[in-house]
Amino acid sequence: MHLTAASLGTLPSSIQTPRYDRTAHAPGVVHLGLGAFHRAHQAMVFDQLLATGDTRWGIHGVGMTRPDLVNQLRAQDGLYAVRVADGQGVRWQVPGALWRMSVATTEREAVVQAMAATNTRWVTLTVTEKGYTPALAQLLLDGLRLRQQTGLPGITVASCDNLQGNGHKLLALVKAAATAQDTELLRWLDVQCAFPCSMVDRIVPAATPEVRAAAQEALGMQDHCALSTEGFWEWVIEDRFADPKDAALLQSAGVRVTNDVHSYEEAKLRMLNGSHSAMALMGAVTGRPFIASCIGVPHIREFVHRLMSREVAPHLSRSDWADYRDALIARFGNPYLKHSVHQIATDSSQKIPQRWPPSVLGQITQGASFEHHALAAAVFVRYTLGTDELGQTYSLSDPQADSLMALGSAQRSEPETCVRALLAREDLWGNALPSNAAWTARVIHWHQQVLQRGVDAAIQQLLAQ
Ligand code: CS2
Repeated sequence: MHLTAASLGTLPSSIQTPRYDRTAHAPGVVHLGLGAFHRAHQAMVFDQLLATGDTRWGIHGVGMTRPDLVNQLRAQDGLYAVRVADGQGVRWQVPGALWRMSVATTEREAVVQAMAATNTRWVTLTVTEKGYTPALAQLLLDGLRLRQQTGLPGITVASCDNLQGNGHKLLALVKAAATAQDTELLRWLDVQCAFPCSMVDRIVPAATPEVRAAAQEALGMQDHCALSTEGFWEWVIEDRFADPKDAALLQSAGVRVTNDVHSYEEAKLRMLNGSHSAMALMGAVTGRPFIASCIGVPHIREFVHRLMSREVAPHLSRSDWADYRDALIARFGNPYLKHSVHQIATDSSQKIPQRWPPSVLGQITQGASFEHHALAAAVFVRYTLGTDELGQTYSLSDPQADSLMALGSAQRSEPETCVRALLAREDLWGNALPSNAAWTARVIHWHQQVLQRGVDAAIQQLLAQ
């Protein structure tokens, strides 16, 4: 037996399940990007709203790249179990908000129709950093154009990816895809639609066989789509909605609605995601498989603590950063999460620009040290070799994998040339850092240490300074 609408009633009573009707209404939300994050974050917020009797939060989920996942979810009627586990306890929940599913590549027309459906009020996106392409903009624009031509009201289009000012970026991308004939549509977009910025946070590793086995044990049936996450979640969204009444509704479900998303975004991207990328690359190069295995090493923990306190925090507008830092370190250590370092190192070329350079530039402006970021950057260069310190090979999963590996390949024989070539890339470091001689010199220094003595010894040397 496996998890479906029909078998839902036979689950153990300890498992929280949807008690509302999942078939009587059309979805009100079209979500692009059906990865683990959305299913264990926003889908659970919308599940809470549905549980109050508000039937407008069912989701039409769109898989951008993975028809296999959509097929599995369809076979389970959009149902899947989530293990919520940390020091506070362990519980399982089956959220019920995912009502319909499509695949963007093969069912594009269904997605356009869904965006232009009468009941649709929101489009949300978690398509990852590299997903912000002209093709995405065209898909959105086609859906919005059909809506406008049909005379339907505007909607809220909320980017929920780890990009600073994500709502502004999405709106600019969509507008850039418009043609000269779209003047009326652009006016309608500005007046009737809303593109709020938002910061979303919950650590949700990609599903693993181990979690599926735990689900089978807890559910007493198979669940091919089971996920594991932590208790903590946060969604901070700009108070900018097509329907202003949504603000109070979201707040009632625990979402923070504010006009100051910026300070939350920058703190999250630089503290959480910035440390994540540093640890992921260190773990990949030293052969430590999970974030919890990295933060469990005293010198890596100390490195992360100092990176956040000394180089990130001074440039944040969030004043409670010390509590935030301590909470993050505790979250990184969650033993249930098994968050793979190679998963987080995926797409590093798209992630680093938001996560590291703003802090380095802040330190440079203040004449302060950026040693921790320089070491992290050196480990990134070392990572492009595709072999860890134990001699195990791994592949880089990154749209820039080929060019990164080509630039980094000769680093053992010509270390300085390779570091310079990788640091020269403005797509990674922005336009100020590549010409900063002090930054380049320190990354070259740490890279030498990493090659000669290994990542752990280099970290220890830095901590002793
Ligand atoms: C991670 C994020 O994979 C990554 O790049 O840093 O997915 C991180 O787990 C989430 O942003 C946490 O909210």
